[in-house]
Amino acid sequence: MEQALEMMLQQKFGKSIQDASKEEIYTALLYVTKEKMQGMKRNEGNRKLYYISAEFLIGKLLSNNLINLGLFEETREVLEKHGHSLTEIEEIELEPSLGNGGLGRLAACFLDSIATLGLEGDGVGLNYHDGLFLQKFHDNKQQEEKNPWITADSWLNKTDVSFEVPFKDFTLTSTMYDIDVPGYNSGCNKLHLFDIDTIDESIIHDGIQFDKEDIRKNLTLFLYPDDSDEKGQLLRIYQQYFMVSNAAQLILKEAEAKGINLYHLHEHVCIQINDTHPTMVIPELIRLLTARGFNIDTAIDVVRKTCAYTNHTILAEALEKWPIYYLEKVVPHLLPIIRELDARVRRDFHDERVYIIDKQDRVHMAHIDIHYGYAVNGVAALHTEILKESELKPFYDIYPAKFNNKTNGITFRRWLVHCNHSLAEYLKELIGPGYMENADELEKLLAYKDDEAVLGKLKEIKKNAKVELKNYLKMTQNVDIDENGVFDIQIKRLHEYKRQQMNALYAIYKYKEIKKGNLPKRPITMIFGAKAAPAYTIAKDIIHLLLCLQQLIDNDPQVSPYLKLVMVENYNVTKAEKLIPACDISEQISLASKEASGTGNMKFMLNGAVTLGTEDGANVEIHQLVGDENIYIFGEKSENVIKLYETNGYCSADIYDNDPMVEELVDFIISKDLIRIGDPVNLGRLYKELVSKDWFMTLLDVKDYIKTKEQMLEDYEDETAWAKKMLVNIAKAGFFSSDRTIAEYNRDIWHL
Ligand code: H2P
Repeated sequence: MEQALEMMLQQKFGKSIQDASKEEIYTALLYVTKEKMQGMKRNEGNRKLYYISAEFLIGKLLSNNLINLGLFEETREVLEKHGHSLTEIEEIELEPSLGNGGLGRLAACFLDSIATLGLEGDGVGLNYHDGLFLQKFHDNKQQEEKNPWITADSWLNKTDVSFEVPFKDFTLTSTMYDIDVPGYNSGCNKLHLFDIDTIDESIIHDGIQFDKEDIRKNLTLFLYPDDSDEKGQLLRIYQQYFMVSNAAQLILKEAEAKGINLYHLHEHVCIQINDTHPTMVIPELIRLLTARGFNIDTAIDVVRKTCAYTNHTILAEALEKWPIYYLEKVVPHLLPIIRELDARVRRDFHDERVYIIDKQDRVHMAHIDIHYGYAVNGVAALHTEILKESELKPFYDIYPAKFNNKTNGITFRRWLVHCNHSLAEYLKELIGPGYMENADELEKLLAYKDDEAVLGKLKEIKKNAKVELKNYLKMTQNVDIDENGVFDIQIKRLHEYKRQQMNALYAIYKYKEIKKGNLPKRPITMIFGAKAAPAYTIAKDIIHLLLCLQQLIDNDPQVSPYLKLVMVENYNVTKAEKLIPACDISEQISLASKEASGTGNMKFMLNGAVTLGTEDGANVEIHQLVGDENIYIFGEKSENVIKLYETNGYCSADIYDNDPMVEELVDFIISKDLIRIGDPVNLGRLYKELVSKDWFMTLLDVKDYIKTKEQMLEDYEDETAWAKKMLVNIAKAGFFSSDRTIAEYNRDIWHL
């Protein structure tokens, strides 16, 4: 590495490591790593997977790639020898914000594991120039700015692959960019990101506003452009079709190049449709096959044996339904096929709940996936059960064999080895390096459950991570936190069902307690990180409440020594990597039945945090693995929540009116203290939402939540007992390796 780096620095900048700047060292390292990846063998198999996804939240790639190439340690040492640190050098890299939350991060973890298991599987997505958006706080509110990440020297490799993508009124010519995805001790795959050459970032103004109709200039500017109006929704259809038409053309091109008889395409190709965004790949492939002479029956048959669908949520808003009229405006050539697919469903099943086109002339994308794919999976045991028993029950009754569960996972390369190097090294010392490839070996750690020295070392590693986070937050946001406090962290996309607002009510509770003189035994540091979708008003109001609380607490000398609330600006993968190792309490407090899985819960556990959560998503499986002793569960169970929805049995006003404690907490949102700091419109709207609607039942669980969190804080004071909980959580995290998840996908769905 030292030699390669020296040579690259000479070649690019005519400098030695001694004289090179950090930027130059980063650039040289980037190219050394890229060269190494180009020299790797490509994974190959009998059947190739194409994982199509609107999001790939890949994070910075330098360390991750070095780890997978087996060059991480060596590079660290070389840099240290010359007075640099890899962490510092990596600061130079810009993080691509090609994802929103768990969905996109899961796709990135999956790419890592697919490559690591030596499976031939490429990702296919779009090359959004400005990502989701960059979050800034101003006047205690979220502001959105563009988030450019593509620089002259980047991980992207421009290819000469290009396709013509036909829309109603014009055709676009694509360009394919590739990012190499090296497996850990294994071969390499690729992430293909499609783009057009005419994108024009100069049309962005006032934050992230732009002309939504100028498709040639705007198509790949942003992930999830605002779709609160018709133009925005049409743009999303343009994006989705552009993504899948390129994917379908690439798949056929590669198959033909391999000499595959397209009538046997399914034997050599498998397409994973990640959520409903890539659904149009089904009619598009049928269209392309019929254009190559297939009759429609055969085309449908081949496509049905090729495509599989993953459902990531039961929230109606995410199960896309496009008005036919929109599709007619953008992709009229797909409509005859979609109508034919619907006609076949109507012919075979006399149940309008499973039709593709509904009475309001909307196309249900998930219904296309379920009828015309060969597998449907949920992402955690509870989620899959809910799909089978309620949300998708009519489909499950028709196709029981298609439904299966694949509990999500995370790559330990990034979420342990990279983000918590000292913990990873210590584990290696204790139980050997085997866990890096076989995560189940983490269980060996249980042998040290009563070993004081080991428990002490785990505490020490946690403390060091807290100090690092403290320094990082000081440097990036100029906030001061106390490493001796309890670090209580909730980081995830902002959504009412994830209930950041319930955690805010806890902050209000604690604030009031401290004012009354009931002081906590040690400072409590509550950390939040979350972006709200630009058009999601209540989510932005919740951010406003959190920022106002942060200011209120900071300015109150009576409270601030004991309580701190920090909202991390522009939460992203890089920040998650700093926050997760430092966490004591992992907040996983969604309304039971609503969080399909969660993956942050797994990352926290792996890094020795203890979960405070509802019986929801993968929390259920974490609970089963670690046992009652090592997790804190509260709140209404999912069966009861589902019943409440079915019977309209929940009324937040009843709770508010009859429970003085709840009333006091909620009223604080519109108290003089907060209105003085914040905007009465935002705070008033949030208050009203909670007392008159509260669709995600915050008030139902808030008291149990506060009680459980108080218990947790008390238990934290028994340091040895707490360290044992940390140890058990780490030891039991092996199940959540994405290597396990991908092995299951391959065994049950992909058969690569
Ligand atoms: C979603 C679900 C999560 C799930 C993730 C990956 C859509 O992520 O809500 O429960 O873990 O997909 O399957 P997110 O909310 O973080 O955007």
